[in-house]
Amino acid sequence: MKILVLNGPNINMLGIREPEVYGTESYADLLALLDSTAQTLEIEVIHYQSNHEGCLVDKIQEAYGIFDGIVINPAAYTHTSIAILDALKAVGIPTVEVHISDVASREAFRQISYPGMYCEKTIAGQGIHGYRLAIEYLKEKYA
Ligand code: CA2
Repeated sequence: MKILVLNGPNINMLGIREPEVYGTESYADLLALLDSTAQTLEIEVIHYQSNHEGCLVDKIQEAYGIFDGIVINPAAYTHTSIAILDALKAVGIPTVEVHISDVASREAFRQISYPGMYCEKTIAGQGIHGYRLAIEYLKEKYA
């Protein structure tokens, strides 16, 4: 099984500021968690981070016919990107949305998720552990 983990803008800056919102773990810690999850579950996990909406759309399109599942944290594009929503719909790959923080308890502008309208599940407020939960869910349902 092959899972693509996509991260949007500024996720590579994790751990640098706002630890009360995003925790103290760094992007390197997240990548280590993805590696250990892949090993434990005996699946392939490929990761990609971009600050650019079109690059994320390109990666989703390229996943067509190659990946069995997508885990996506679109970061700020969560609340704006119909392009990411449309790309997910276009490829039709089972997708889980992850947010490190508990977006439901934050600002009004964070209460809408366009990509989430396609995703079959959203995991939020569990820190970077949410990525592991999302991968486990996809493996259990689709492997
Ligand atoms: O909680 C999440 O995972 C978010 O997707 C993170 C985004 C935010 O725009 C979403 O509303 C919720 C922000 C990503 C990273 O932001 C940083 C801010 C300060 C220091 C490091 C990263």
